[in-house]
Amino acid sequence: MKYILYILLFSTSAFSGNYHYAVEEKQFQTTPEPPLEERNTKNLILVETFENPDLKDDPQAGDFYLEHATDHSFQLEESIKREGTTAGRFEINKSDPKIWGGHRTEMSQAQSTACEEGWYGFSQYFPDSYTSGSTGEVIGQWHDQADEGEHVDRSPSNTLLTGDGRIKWMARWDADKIMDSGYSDGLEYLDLGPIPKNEWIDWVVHIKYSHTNTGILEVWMNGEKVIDRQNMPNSYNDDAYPYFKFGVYKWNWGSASSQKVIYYDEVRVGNENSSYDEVKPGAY
Ligand SMILES: [Ca+2]
Ligand SMILES: [Ca+2]
Ligand SMILES: [Ca+2]
Repeated sequence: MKYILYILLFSTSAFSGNYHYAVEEKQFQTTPEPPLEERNTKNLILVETFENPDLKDDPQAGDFYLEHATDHSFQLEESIKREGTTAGRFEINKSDPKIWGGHRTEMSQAQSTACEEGWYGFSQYFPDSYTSGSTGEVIGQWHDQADEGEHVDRSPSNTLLTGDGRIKWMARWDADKIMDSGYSDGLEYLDLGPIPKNEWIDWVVHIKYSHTNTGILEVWMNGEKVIDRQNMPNSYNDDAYPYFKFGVYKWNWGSASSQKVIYYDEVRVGNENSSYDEVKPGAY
């Protein structure tokens, strides 16, 4: 972008002495810096950096659709952010009205944009107050799209969970075209360690969906590859592919807490031609 700006300023400087001064000042301020490498964005489907101030009054102003119950469910946050000036603050309370049988504030990818293969980057922050007991929470899900005549209440095939103070990945798969509700051929929990508090966690997820042995599931946590499932089934036998949701969803509170707050920033969804570098959180 800086190159483009320079070219514009130089071209206008030929017509005005005032612009000439602006060019010299701009050059002086940025001369020591080499031109920045730009993030490739051509394979991105959805981006949410929470920098659009319109989100404050209209949480639907961005690329994702917010499922939420009240005004406190989603807010722009200025003091805790991964990049730029603002992040998204997601909150649920035990006293909130329920949505689809549970407490949730989740931003969702449009189902029509789901692809057979996708790259997902997002940054997530748990404050000190986030306590996770035995009942657990969904903090990221790749939600399947049921076929006609199939139950819609199946567990997501790929889910990021908190529970008992830890982060876990839950993978499910099934070969049946019409699945029995709640029963999958395969179920695997992958423990990703204790929930880091008061720090941003940068996630990159790559999924090539398959209910056969052609699936790929790769997950990086803060640049370290923590899941690598190649040529294994990782989803259900459906005509349409799963769509990504992030936020927090809780179906049963237990006694560990009555409120959950999580922050998100730097959310990007790319198609099958995308890459780690294209979706990874943080400045370029
Ligand atoms: Ca931001
Ligand atoms: Ca089955
Ligand atoms: Ca199906």
